[in-house]
Amino acid sequence: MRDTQDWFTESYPDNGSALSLKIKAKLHEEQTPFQRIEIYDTEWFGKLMVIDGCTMVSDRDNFLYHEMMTHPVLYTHPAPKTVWIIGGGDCGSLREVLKHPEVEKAIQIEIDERVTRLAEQYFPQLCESNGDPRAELLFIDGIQWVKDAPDACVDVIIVDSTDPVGPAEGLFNEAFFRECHRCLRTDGILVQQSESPLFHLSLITSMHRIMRQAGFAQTRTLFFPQFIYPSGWWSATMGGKGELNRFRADAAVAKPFPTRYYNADIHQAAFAVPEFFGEAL
Ligand code: AG3
Repeated sequence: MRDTQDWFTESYPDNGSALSLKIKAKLHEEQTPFQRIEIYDTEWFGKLMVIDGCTMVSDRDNFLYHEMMTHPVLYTHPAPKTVWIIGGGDCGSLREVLKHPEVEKAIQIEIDERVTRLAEQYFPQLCESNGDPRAELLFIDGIQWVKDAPDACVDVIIVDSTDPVGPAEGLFNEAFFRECHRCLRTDGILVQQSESPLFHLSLITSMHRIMRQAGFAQTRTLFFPQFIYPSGWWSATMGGKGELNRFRADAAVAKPFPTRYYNADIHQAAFAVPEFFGEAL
């Protein structure tokens, strides 16, 4: 093909495959103290943020990920008042969390301030709730934040990180889960992006195992599509201090805000366990 240089490609060497998006222009590139960030304008997916060569956010499909990282956990917890978002520097998860009127405080703890500054510039819709008086944006190491926090002080922890390599590696181990468990109040829930069920099955099953070792009483994975991520099929894994099977379906049906993917039926369907996954657990 004539125009191969007009495509952004993320290759998955372990999985013999790749994703390409046709681009109109590269808008920005910088090396921060933590990682390399690139911003593209694509032909059909709108703006695209890439970190260390990995797709993070596109205008067209980020609603799937951000809605599923937030609304299922917030409609599972009986009364989510305080929420931490570890990572999530593009502010898309924060925006969804703040749609819940019962949330009184949402703190985003992002290690790399440049992710948020570039999101403000190139993805202003994701940052539209940053001025909400309930929102607090911190630019510090989430692992240290959780270590320093007091016992039983938060209802929901959302880990919206990059892949488990580089700065995010320490967010996928027992020591981190143990600290999160300690910081959560009774009924507290941790939810963490957990990669592709098709490509990273052993990562997800080990997350279940180590969340339980860290003290979580129940663990569950939910599934959703995300075209720009490896395999196009993604997951988030929850650890509950208590019961995770208590979906507040009436509240979700009567949700006081619009969504584009999430609703009460999607919530229930997202937790259905595929055969191969159940066998691997
Ligand atoms: N966090 C999950 C990104 C993982 C993508 N992996 C990849 N492309 N290899 C996204 C942050 C959105 N707030």
